[in-house]
Amino acid sequence: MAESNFVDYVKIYCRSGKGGRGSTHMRREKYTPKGGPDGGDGGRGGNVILRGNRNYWTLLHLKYERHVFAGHGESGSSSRSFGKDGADKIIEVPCGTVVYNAETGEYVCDVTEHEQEVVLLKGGRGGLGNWHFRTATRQAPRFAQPGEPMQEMTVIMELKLLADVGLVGFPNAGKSTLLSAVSAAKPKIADYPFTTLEPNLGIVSYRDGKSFVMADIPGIIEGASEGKGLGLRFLRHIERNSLLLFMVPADSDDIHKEYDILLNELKTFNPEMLDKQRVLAITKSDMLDQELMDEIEPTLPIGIPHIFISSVTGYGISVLKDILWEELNKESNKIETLVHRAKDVGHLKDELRAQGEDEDFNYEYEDDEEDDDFDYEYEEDWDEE
Ligand SMILES: Nc1nc2c(ncn2[C@@H]2O[C@H](COP(=O)(O)OP(=O)(O)OP(=O)(O)O)[C@@H](O)[C@H]2O)c(=O)[nH]1
Ligand SMILES: [Mg+2]
Repeated sequence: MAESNFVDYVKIYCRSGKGGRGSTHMRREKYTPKGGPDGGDGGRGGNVILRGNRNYWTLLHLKYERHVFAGHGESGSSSRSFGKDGADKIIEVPCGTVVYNAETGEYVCDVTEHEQEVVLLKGGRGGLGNWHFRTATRQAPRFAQPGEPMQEMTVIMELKLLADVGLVGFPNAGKSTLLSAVSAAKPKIADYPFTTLEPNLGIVSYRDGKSFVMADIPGIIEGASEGKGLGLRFLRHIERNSLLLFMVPADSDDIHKEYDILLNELKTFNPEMLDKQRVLAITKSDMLDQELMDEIEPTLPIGIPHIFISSVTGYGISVLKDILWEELNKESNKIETLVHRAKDVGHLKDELRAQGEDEDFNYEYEDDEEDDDFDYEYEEDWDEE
């Protein structure tokens, strides 16, 4: 597939900062040769923080920043001076970003709200300086705490778009045409399959200034769960939708069968997809007359609301919006908290390769020797009482 700007999967290495070491300094001045311990505390290592930002729509900006480091805390020093805290590293991510541990496949966290901050890796605490360790019987402690170590993790970030209604259909079903008819989005439309290669979002305005978000994703075909077509790569973008609008064209040989195939592919991807409310739209109904509609009607799957529409003539579109709005606002369809399943480590390598990510990248860092500020020169002439 051609290089695309729609990046919804990246692997990056993150590391927090280590805590600065506490100082073991002894105060020693001209007229106070035995001024006592005055070593200050080390500074806190920087955190790696994720922050939701609604101005980002993809993870593209992270594609070029594969290594993320927060700053180390500085060591404490004499006169009970604190070391400086290491700088936090903030990674801006689009709302809907889910983070997994790239080694174990475990789900780590997700960011769904604008300006929501999640600490991905905590920086090490700074060590206490020797000043803290003085006691009546040990007035000259020659030790201090080292800072806590840093944390590191290679993560996979995945974007799951946040939309209310997801469009599900075979290629050419008319998904993009519907999105362009009901929103200001301008997806590419053509009479060949796989016109849409990456998801599009549109805001559908409803009555009285109310609106909802619709996601058009690339077409799904039978066997998508085994990687056919564009595979299931984009299905996660409708995982979070509370409502799925199935779209089958009026000229399909068997609407019911086509619907079953789609449903089955979703189920293979994630059985929880079947818990979502579904609506069926028979698209391109401008090709039908009333007689044909009456003929098709009894063959449609039962237990799911259906509607005949035409994005070209506008037939059924406003009723469709009513149905979608009504379903979206049913208490039972309120978006439940999505349970993020861990990734299967056995497939992780294949998945990374399929996503064009380097499955073997590992970051080797050199543990830069910290210049300790032990003040040994003072220790010789110091008598402990
Ligand atoms: N007659 C008629 N044709 C339609 C209608 N909606 C879409 N089409 C045509 O169907 C073809 C496919 O439409 P798209 O909207 O690109 O289909 P899609 O589902 O987005 O297809 P992919 O992106 O390939 O998955 C185009 O030639 C559209 O002009 C409709 O309501 N009536
Ligand atoms: Mg399309």
